[in-house]
Amino acid sequence: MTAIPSSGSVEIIVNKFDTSLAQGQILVDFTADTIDNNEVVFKVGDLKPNQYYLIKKEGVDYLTKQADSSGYIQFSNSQWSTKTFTIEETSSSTTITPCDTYNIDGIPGIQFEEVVKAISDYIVEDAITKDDAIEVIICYFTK
Ligand SMILES: [Ca+2]
Repeated sequence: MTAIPSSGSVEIIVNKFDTSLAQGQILVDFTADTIDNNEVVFKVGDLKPNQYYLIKKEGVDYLTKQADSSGYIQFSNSQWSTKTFTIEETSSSTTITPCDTYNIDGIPGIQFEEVVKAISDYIVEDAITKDDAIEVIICYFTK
């Protein structure tokens, strides 16, 4: 597992890392902290290729990600105080979409600033996939 901050350092405490456990069990559990607004990109491996994983932040559903063909998922966070993340297998990819993740201003739907953030995360930070960025753009124009 790697955690790369856009600046400065990030403090990580791994509480659990056992990706061989069955669906429904927490495979990865770690606590991270850095300065607020510092975007940290997490990359977690040793997962099942193409399997969907549910990432929770502070016990709340945060993202669903499909592992790539090498068994890696990647996600980012930029709103900090100390946060605990957990990762578990899930059978569904539909729980949380990038449009939910990027709806961060409290106003329903995707606004322009949220599109800019998604595009920046894709092009500048390489934190999300092109498909995720496109999905946010589509939400901006259709919802
Ligand atoms: Ca919004």
